[in-house]
Amino acid sequence: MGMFCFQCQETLKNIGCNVKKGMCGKPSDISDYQDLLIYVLKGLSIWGERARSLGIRNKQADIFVIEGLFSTITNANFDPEAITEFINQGFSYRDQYKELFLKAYSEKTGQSFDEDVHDAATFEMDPENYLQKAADVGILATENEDIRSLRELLIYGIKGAAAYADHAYVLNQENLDVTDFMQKGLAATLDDSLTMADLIGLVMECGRISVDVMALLDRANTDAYGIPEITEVNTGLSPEPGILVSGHDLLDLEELLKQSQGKGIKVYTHGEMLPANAYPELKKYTHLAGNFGSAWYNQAKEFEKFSGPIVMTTNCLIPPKKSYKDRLYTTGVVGWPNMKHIAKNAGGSKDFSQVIEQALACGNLDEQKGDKLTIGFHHQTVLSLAGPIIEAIKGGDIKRFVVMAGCDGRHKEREYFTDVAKKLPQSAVILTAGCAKYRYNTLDLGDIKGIPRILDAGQCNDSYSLAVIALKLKEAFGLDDINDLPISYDIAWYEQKAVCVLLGLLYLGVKGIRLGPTLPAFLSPNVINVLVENFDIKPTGEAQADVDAIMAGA
Ligand code: SF4
Ligand code: SF3
Repeated sequence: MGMFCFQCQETLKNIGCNVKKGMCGKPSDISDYQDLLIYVLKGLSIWGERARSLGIRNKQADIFVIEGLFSTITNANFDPEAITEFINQGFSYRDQYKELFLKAYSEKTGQSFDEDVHDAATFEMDPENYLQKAADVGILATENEDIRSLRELLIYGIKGAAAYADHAYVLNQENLDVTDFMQKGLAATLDDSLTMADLIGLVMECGRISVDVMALLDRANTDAYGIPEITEVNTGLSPEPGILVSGHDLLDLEELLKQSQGKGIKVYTHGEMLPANAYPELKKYTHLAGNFGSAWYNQAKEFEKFSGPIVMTTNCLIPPKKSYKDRLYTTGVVGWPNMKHIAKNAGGSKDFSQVIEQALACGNLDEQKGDKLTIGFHHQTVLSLAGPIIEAIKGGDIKRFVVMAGCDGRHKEREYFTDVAKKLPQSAVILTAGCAKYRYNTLDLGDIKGIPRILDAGQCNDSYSLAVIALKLKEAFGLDDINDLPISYDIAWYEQKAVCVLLGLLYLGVKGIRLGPTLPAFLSPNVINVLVENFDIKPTGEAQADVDAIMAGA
């Protein structure tokens, strides 16, 4: 059996990538290695769960699970050496957890442990057999399509949560509930006694964890870098040497800013790094000069036009072109075969000196005129405008908020989101977060009595800000149900972080979400029915018809 992957929105024919290479460029062997890594993480989680039930934890193993999950997210790591190294380490941490548990068990009970455990928790293997084993433990190993669907929905929600937990962890914030749920959920996907109802319960629990992890990351970001401020970001290039930073990791950007200051270099953000320009503790670096480019899938043409070095701190990386490959650096869980990778040094920090040297060697960038993007609508910033917003709602100037958060992607159908933004009447305000915004954030939609018609809360994880704004409005209007607010949800999804955000919204009780441009291939018809019946989820339709329905509150 070859690869099978259906974790993202661009999966082949909206069924599954099952040929030699996924639509994202992920080769079959990487897909298989990632399946095996997930299997090893499930085995590790079985022992982790048992050990913690006896009050023991292996912190390094717990962090490893988070990083391992993050490395399998779409468009993060394409390097077979990196993924096999993750598998090797996974065996080692799995066995550490096993030993810890066995020792504690015999100390506690006076007996040795002799229950049967799942193959994932015990199998041993030489690396040359990894691919063979992967073929037996991938997604299709679960035959019942509804159970498979719920297991994968749970795993993808957990993967998204892992990405956010990792960002929070590097900024010294953790939530053990979140850490422990990841392993509980992973181990549960091997338990054949669990019914659909049990798995739906776990998926909803994942929604709670999603909200918690986004709250954790919100705290981590604002503690480290302050409350985002409404900021106008320049999208042009100055004629000095420059470095472009993409992905979601604010700490990487901060380290690079510190190391490059005073060297005659400008630093620009790209893609999901745009929101960094609004944080006081990052914008204080005057050489943080703006944002260049748009969403991840445009990187081939945008990186080609940027003549300095580029750092990918997280997904989304696409297969690099020769024209800029020697200027591209990966760091964190991102990987591409034989690409320059900046790892943490023994002290836990990263040395970006080779990037800085290359920026100076590349020389001045070609000057480019740009526009201005207005960003920084974090929930605390928006709530400082609560008075005028509430007045505008009461006076009928704002009739509806439309949450258009999520991801952007290659599919032409995503023009739908541009069309919706254009067709929404002057009395509608768009709340956005994530790279989905690049479909409409350059449109001049004007303002409503000084309140911009696009409020950009930040990265995909900052969708949390949009939920907080909704909850605060509910409070201000004395409503019992979040669904009584004049807010509609028109969400664009692409990868697993969007799954995490979606589960978070469902956990908060949001109903009637439109999801597009396609419904996830990993949702079986029965699972879709459950989501429709309980949450009134619907696929995006034709733009004008959806706008009419949204404005009518449907
Ligand atoms: Fe296909 Fe998406 Fe998986 Fe890539 S991540 S192999 S495009 S389903
Ligand atoms: Fe974008 Fe990859 Fe999801 Fe963080 S950068 S939202 S797709």
